[in-house]
Amino acid sequence: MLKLYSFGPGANSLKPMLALYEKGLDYEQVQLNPAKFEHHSDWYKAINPRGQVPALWDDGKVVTESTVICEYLEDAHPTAVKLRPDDPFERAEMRVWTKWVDEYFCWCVSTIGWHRYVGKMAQDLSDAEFEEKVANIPVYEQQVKWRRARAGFPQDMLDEEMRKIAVSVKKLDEHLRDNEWLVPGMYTLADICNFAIANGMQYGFAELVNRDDTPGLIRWIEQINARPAVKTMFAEVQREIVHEKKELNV
Ligand SMILES: N[C@@H](CCC(=O)N[C@@H](CS)C(=O)NCC(=O)O)C(=O)O
Repeated sequence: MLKLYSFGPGANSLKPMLALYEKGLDYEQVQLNPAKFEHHSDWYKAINPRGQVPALWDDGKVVTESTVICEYLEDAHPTAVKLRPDDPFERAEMRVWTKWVDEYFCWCVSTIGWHRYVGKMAQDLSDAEFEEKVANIPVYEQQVKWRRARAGFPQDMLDEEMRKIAVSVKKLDEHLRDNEWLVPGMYTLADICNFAIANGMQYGFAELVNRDDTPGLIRWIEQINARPAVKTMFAEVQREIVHEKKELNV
């Protein structure tokens, strides 16, 4: 029995969701509400002591770290659909792309996301409420990020993160103009993990990700969105959010 704890189909949570759907694995969805700080609650920290999503529960064992979860699914739950090349060199190429998204691309996009959305959420709290929430955050660096979001990220930091985003989308686009997938010849975890961060940038970062400037990247985003497993996942998981919101009355 598999359970995925997530914030729904976006960012790091999207990586294992896409892998689960592509592989046709059954799992139970447990969606946490970030606006209610559910990921910092004691019950969830007993599952992931870092207080972050996603986390995969597999019959009593918990696997964290989105890309590690995807690789775990390949190893522990093989199906007819393989998302990792067998060839050692191609597998290494795949891991260079997943390492890059985890260590570089994800972080610059994340900071701008925090600046745009988390800052407002943090500013809406009173000082006392905010301190109470921060005290529950288990990772010191995340406490710092929440404080920065509330105070406002320094402009030079935002400028630097935007520069890195521009570098990232250019790198993806240049590769994808000449290649159908990130690892030539096969749809892999490299595509899934990078798509999880890049999808939606055609709206949120339209000045950087658009048909004129990044045609290769746009073609790849559209091609992944058109995959049957991806369409089914977005349709089903969105439905569950609506359903959950109704139940929670929010
Ligand atoms: N390296 C981790 C990062 C996980 C992460 O940053 N998750 C975000 C959501 S995309 C989160 O839980 N943010 C809430 C917080 O840190 O307070 C992974 O890839 O799973």
